[in-house]
Amino acid sequence: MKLYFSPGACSLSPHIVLRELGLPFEAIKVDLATKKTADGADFKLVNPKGYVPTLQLDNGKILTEGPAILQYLADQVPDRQLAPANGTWERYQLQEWLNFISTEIHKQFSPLFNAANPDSVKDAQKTKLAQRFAEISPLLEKQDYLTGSRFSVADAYLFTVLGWSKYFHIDLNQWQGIAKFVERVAARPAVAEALEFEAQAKKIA
Ligand SMILES: N[C@@H](CCC(=O)N[C@@H](CS)C(=O)NCC(=O)O)C(=O)O
Repeated sequence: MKLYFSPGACSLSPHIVLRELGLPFEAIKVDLATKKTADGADFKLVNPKGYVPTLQLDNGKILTEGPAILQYLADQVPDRQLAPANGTWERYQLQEWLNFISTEIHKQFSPLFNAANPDSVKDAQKTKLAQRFAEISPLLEKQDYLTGSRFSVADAYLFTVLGWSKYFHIDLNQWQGIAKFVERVAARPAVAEALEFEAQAKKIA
């Protein structure tokens, strides 16, 4: 499998999951500004939408959209239980989290990355994010992970997007459940490996 990624982007979540599952993969760095891969190839030939994460299977099939990729990966190694079995109530609850993270957190961060947006827009986004963090923090004070006591792909995704807070002076210590969650996930060996790999990849032009 090939994972097309950009250091620190939302592609960190399937990267973490690949390592949690112990699946063999090749990480291919994408320059999101030029849409070129590290070897100079046109990334848009792989994913015409031009964004990461993008997963390429060994048979050449391409899968895009983070929540779909995360669930596909979890289903390759069901014994690791990073997603509940398909068709169960718990699986729909996982999908509820993935959709929430995607629409209410991930995509609410996006305007903050756009330098062309005025401060009023950015402040409004920060207010929305703060509201979401305040909503989920009490749950994460009561339980270790979003779906209970077990780490799931939704936790990899939430951890990834929470990591962007540092770029915008959002202090996660305002929400104790969230701050503890970030510490807990960061301490997982697979997460530390993924972060270190991406930090090194960032240094290479
Ligand atoms: N709907 C996509 C969005 C992915 C996305 O927003 N990727 C960002 C990085 S976090 C990206 O590659 N942006 C570059 C671009 O859109 O040109 C998903 O959920 O996977």
